[in-house]
Amino acid sequence: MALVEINFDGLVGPSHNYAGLSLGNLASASHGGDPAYPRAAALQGLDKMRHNLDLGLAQGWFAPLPRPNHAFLQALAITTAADAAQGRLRAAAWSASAMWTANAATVSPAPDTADGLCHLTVANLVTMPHRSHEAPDTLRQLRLAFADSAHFVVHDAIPACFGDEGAANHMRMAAHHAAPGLELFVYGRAGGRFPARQHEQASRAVARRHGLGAGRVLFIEQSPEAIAAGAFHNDVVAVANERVLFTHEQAFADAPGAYAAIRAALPEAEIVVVPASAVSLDDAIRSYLFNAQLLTLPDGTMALVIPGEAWTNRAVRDWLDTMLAAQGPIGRVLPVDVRQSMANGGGPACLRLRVVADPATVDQRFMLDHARIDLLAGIVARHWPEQIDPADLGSATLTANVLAARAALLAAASLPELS
Ligand code: SUG
Repeated sequence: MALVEINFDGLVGPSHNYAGLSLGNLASASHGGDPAYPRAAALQGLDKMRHNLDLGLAQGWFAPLPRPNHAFLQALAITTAADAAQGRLRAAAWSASAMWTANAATVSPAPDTADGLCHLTVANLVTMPHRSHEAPDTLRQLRLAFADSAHFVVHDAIPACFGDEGAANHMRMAAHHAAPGLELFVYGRAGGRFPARQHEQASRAVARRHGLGAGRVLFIEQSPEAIAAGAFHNDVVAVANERVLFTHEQAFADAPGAYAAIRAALPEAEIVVVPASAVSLDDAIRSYLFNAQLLTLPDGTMALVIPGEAWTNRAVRDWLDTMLAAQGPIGRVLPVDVRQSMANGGGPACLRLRVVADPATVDQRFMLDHARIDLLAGIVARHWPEQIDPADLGSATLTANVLAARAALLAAASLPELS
């Protein structure tokens, strides 16, 4: 069995819009009210998937969830009356936020777990109302994609008393993907300027469920200053791949303690720290330098797939040029254009869920090759709305268009179970 890392990207849904719903996510707040371009957004995401495939990597995808979520609207008794408070709730039912599949689940690959199976726990996402209704439909999709019980266990969400945002606050380090790993769970402490979305008790419960041994797991507190500066998830300030951790100096509450614990548990760990003197926390968060895909290419080189916004930030670019010249563990930097997602606070890393598994054990409808990406792109080009303004949400025409678009996608992708 060949265990490899598969990146499952969320296809941006046809209801993609900017409603400014995520407190503590500075991009979401600053773009609230802007027109959004769902078709361009989804095509940008598909180009990123194609880019990874061209690098010789295994690539999967997840379908957008059903939106608007009528059950959610009904449960909150949202009527058609145009009142401002209801407008925010209506927008919550329309959110295409499931595109950020780093928040779909936490994944512990088979080499790390007591029973030798790959465990996934769907994230409850309870902190933000617009994301709190994703879990049931995400669970349905994960149970389909990873239905092979000889290889996978898909767990229901952690109880709502403890917020869990999935892999965005979880990093895995290992000598190589198929080797037993060290799983780093990063949680926030409540009481700051913005919500701490990942609760320590949720992380600990996920680790227990997944059967991670004591030497295979660390719980690390995110620095309150990072959350206050807009790092609403740890993956805005740190990313890991195999033996490398790439992190901002101010990512963790006790950075020296975290580095020492990582080195003690995984002696081959290499920690690349970007100092605040080179890239400030504000520049890191504005540019999303760390919301990158750190990938091992087939020739063994490590590549950092960054958003274009990081490449054009002066301080970040200078630091990256210095890093490349020094020939450290990260050998290539590859910018991609995911601007539509970025404007809602979702960079290249937010858009994907990493699963280390044998691709043959995954439901093949969720795996991609060029022909399948072209098929999805054709559906998007034909059916996704070109533009959505927040005032359009709730209109009968847009509702019909968005429902028809998803139906066309599920038919083309042969996924009737998700309709
Ligand atoms: O949860 N934005 C998402 C971005 C998620 C990014 N994911 C990771 N960091 N892994 C969020 O804040 C914006 C929606 C709006 O404002 O309309 C939003 O949900």
